[in-house]
Amino acid sequence: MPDERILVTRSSMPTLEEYVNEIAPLWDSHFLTNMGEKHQQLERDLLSYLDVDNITLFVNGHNALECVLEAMDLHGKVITTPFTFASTTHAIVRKGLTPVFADIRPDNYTLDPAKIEELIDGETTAILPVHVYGNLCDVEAIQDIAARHGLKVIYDAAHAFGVRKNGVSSAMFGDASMFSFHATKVFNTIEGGAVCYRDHDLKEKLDHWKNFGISGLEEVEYAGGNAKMNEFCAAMGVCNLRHLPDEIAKRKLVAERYWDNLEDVPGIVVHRPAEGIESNYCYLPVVFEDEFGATRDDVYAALRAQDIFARKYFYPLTTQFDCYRGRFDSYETPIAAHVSTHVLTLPMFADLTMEQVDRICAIVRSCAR
Ligand code: T4K
Repeated sequence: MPDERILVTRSSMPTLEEYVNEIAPLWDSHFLTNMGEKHQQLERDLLSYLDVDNITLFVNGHNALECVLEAMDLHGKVITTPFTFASTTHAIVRKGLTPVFADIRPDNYTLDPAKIEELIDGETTAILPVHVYGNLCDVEAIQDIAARHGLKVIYDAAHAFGVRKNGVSSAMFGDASMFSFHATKVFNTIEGGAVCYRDHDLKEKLDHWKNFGISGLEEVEYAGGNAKMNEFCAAMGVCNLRHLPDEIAKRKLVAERYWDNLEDVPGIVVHRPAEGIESNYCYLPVVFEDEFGATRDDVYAALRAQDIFARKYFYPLTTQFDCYRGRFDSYETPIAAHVSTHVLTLPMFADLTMEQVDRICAIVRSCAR
């Protein structure tokens, strides 16, 4: 029985034949992991696609983020956003750093530069902003603050693979950017991730770090972990990258159909990409304000009743997680709190049909009172 449900996303995949062709050489080499040929090829392909000089692949985005925080030798406090996936805050905390939460901008849900400076003190060593839903942070303002205070900037760019600002790749901003290649992302390697960075000296450190700190046959330089991308995942990436421009073009049509359907509805807030931004259309966030007459949760339930599974990315805020109660729950971030309780991310993937989008939008509109 075919699955008739419409889920929030659906992994992009090459044809089975293309993938089998890509992995066939592994049956000759018997090299399945530890930075083999497919891993090397994907790194080369990504350097070129992202227009960067340095990249290190990882088993997933979260490990990439933890690893770069450790490799940069940060300590003390890191200014960040609570409007994000668990990974961002967890990475900071798991590396022994203290997250300090600033509010987000109401127009694109990224860290508000105007709220950062008042939180900086002598213990602050970095800023960790998140490019949310493919919207880029105000990278110039954040860089300016970081430069004035001698702070590192590490972007959680899990949602920003392939996004460009005035032609400049999202991977070029800050000291480092982490990308997620999870199955649910615009570009996937099944599970996977990467860090792009400015400082070429980090290359060796990160490469060794993800392989137990092993630096030679008989040398171990760091107490590293194991965070290597295997050959099957790298091969999936090599295939998916070939089709990425088509995927993004199809997503753009889907996004435009949603916006055309919804942007004039009173109380519904959607954002087309800002001037100069080439988006990857990775999520389709819709904010339901009081004027709409029904809550975000009403719309979620109405869609669910029709087997359409939207998601509440990102609810709750990470500061509201049980594991942070009494530790990081005292920050006042009213805009993040508002967006988190009013936003729904509607189904978005390249093969969503226009008929499906129209159906979803009709259900959404029917909730208005
Ligand atoms: N920073 C940010 C801002 C992030 O959003 C993320 C990940 C990270 C860091 C960490 O990167 P990674 O370490 O994951 O590389 C999903 C993803 O697991 C997660 O990667 C992603 N963010 C987050 C926003 O979404 P869930 O718990 O919502 O996933 P799940 O299993 O409910 O899947 C959602 C839908 O996707 C399903 O309804 C169907 C579809 N799907 C799912 C899977 C697993 C597929 O089509 N194929 C699949 O293989 O977290």
